[in-house]
Amino acid sequence: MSFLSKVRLANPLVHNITNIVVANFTANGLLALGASPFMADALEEVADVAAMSGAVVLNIGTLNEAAIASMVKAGQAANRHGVPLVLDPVGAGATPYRTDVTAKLLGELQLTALRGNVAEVANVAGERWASKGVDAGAGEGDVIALANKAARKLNCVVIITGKEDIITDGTRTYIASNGHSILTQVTGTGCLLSAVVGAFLAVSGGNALEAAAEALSFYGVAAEIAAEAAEGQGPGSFQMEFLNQLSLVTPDIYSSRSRLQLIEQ
Ligand code: ATP
Ligand code: TZP
Ligand code: MG
Ligand code: MG
Repeated sequence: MSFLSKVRLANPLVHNITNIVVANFTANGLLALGASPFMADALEEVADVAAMSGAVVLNIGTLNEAAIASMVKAGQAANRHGVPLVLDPVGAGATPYRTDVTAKLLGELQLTALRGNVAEVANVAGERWASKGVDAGAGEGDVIALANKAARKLNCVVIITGKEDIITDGTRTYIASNGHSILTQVTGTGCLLSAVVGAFLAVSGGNALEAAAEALSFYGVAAEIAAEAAEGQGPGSFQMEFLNQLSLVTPDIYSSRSRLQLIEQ
């Protein structure tokens, strides 16, 4: 059975501590997919919420000290209870504060998956890559080698997104090439993707790399179909249609359109 089918059968609870820009879009995207979003960031309850969830997704998009303390507590509870843990290090490398917070979280928590743009993952891997705020800038380098380096360093699945997405555990690497450039015109499509990865990890049965790879490919297929349906219209129509497709893409539609490749290394 596909991981997509498992998500829709299990309707996993996904605990998000995320930024103020994308919270609503993330919750709606998870609902459309067939998961159950729970946004909770109060220090008093995050350990309880993490422990009862199928996955925990941390996102540093709009940081403050209270959120950081809650992320550490939620992440530690996830680690204690064997709950998959995802980090989206939004803007790591863009300011020293974001870089430091990312390093602190990585020092205290064992991730199941890290998902970021190339600049963010380069920062985590100890390499340099241009960034512009929360967006990756133009840069040069071997993106697959970068992903591998980060995965080995963190001992988790690392996902670098862009025109093509790289998903690796440091040993085996997938390239997911579905998607559409209009995704870059809607804020939060990266953040929602990190939450969708969480939903797939919740049903991975310990097979995190394959579940994450399918999540990336599924997301790209939904975007492609949404872009076709909203062709000639703007990003607002695309955003709405994308939410529709997250719920309408079936496992059959997914497998007929998916371009997911396990590469030789
Ligand atoms: P950034 O802030 O740099 O945009 P992000 O956190 O929004 O980063 P993205 O890399 O934009 O994350 O990834 C979000 C989604 O958009 C992924 O599904 C990715 O495949 C897709 N995507 C990003 N850029 C392109 C592109 N140029 N063409 C097609 N799909 C893209
Ligand atoms: N500013 C701080 S967080 C955020 C913005 C615009 C959202 C970033 O979302 P994404 O998914 O990385 O585009
Ligand atoms: Mg983007
Ligand atoms: Mg992002």
